[in-house]
Amino acid sequence: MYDDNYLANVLRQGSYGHDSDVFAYQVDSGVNTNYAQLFNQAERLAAVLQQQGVVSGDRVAVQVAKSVTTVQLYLATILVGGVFLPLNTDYTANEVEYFLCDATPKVLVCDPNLFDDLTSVANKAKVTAVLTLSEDGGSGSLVDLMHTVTGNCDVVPRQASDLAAILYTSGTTGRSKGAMLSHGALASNATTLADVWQFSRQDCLIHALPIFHIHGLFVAINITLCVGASLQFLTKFDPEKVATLMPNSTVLMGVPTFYVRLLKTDILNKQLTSNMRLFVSGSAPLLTETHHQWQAVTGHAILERYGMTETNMNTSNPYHGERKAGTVGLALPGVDVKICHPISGEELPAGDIGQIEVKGPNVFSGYWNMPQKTAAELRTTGWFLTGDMGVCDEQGYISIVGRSKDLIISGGYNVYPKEIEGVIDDVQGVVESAVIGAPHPDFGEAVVAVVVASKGREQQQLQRSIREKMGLTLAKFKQPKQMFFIDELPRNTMGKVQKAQLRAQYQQLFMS
Ligand code: MLC
Ligand code: AMP
Repeated sequence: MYDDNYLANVLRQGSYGHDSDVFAYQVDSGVNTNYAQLFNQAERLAAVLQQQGVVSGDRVAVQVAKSVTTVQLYLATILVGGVFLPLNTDYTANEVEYFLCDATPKVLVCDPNLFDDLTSVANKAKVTAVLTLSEDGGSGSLVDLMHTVTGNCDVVPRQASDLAAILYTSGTTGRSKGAMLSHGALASNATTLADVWQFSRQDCLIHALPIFHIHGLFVAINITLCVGASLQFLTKFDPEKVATLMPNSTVLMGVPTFYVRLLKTDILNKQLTSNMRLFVSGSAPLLTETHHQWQAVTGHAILERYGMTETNMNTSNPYHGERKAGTVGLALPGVDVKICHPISGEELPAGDIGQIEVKGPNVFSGYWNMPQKTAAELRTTGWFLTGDMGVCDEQGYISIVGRSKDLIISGGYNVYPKEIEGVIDDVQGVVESAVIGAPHPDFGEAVVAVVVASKGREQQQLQRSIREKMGLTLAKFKQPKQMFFIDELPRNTMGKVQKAQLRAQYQQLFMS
């Protein structure tokens, strides 16, 4: 056991004494990893990190494909008292540069194909070592070093308040913010969720989410680890494959797009899902219609829950009891949730719409290097202002009715318009732009750009220049699915761009 290391101890508890149990079955390669192998290799990777000079509090940045080795690297970082910093594999070198310069990690682990590009970026951020890990997790300099280390790592003692991870979340101003998550925040949420969702060693979770966000990494993997359950590990979401795994699995966690796409397969039915005991949805709104269709086809009511990078999970529909479609359920045990007037901050009664505020052991410790942002959003009383607008019914069920932040959620990924507008506006020949989210049948919302070109500028050529610039600077999921040119942006009397009017105008764009 890792008694002194708070989070590692919690994550080890469920499998302790059951080391031959399977942790992950890798669906693509057919390889099984049991708990002994998981932790033995994590300890050896921890020894590599120590050899590279990682000491407690050092950040370990990771932009690699999803593999069991990536999970072991996460555990290794925790064991040495480091701070795990996962990065979306879709981020361009340009985007990675910002994260490295802001978080100044000691080590960066990246894909071997990106080594040259990212080494020059890492040098700017004074990263001490750039190591590589291949797509299948089986080779690269990290693995080579692991084969040469002799002796064990020294597990570094950590308390509940010590940092375990930093995850970047997009910011309203266009600059991403690093949410600092403590050992205590991650451990408390994992044990609470395992308890309320009734996880046990007998569970087998279909894991098709990316592992650079809290949903796939902390919600799915931490819960699995803390009870010693197992995973059907897919490198990416494929509806047909996920459906065929259901007879040998018990739980699926996904974003709403998973459920929309699964419903489109013609193999889903009550018999195929009869071994499954729980379908969880989150990260974006699940349409009531999808909830009802799922129930009609499979007989299961999807359990919708609500969380954020800064807070892990806050609310959940009940495991036993009514799962109300269109709501994100009740506050989790130990988590306080209230609906407040967005300006006065006064708590509002049931039925009134206001900003959702959250307090509890799950809440983050602040934004990395951003004391002012932290003070603006995380009160000294411990209440965190989520920027989500919600309403609570008489029974305590919360519904999210909008966002006070100008945020687009596309297939579970967050996109802040300001960042995209900044990139477009920088292109020569652009006067200004407005980026909005339009309803999309697959992604929930899709990014749309409305651009004003300078007089006489040829639009097709300008569109090409904008796309080229975006290709170099923005991850694919952030790039607008459609771009329109108009003569001027609609403005109110104060001169503010009327995004609501644009959203209304493009409401049906993808829906016909
Ligand atoms: C991929 N693309 C996207 C996209 N994902 N575009 C917009 N939004 C997305 N989410 C791009 C691709 O690059 C491709 O571009 C085109 O869209 C079609 O891609 P696809 O093949 O359909 O996408 P796919 O690879 O199948 O991915 C879709 C997805 C994936 C929904 C399975 O995006 C996904 O796994 N999302 C989960 C995100 C997640 O884990 N969120 C949790 C955040 S934590 P082109 O140009 O090449 O065609 C959080 C807190 C909480 O929110 O509460 O959980
Ligand atoms: P992220 O910053 O990526 O962690 O995304 C967090 C945001 O996702 C929240 O602030 C919500 O706006 C949104 N979100 C998460 N779960 C749900 C849900 N079940 N329904 C609606 N929105 C959700």
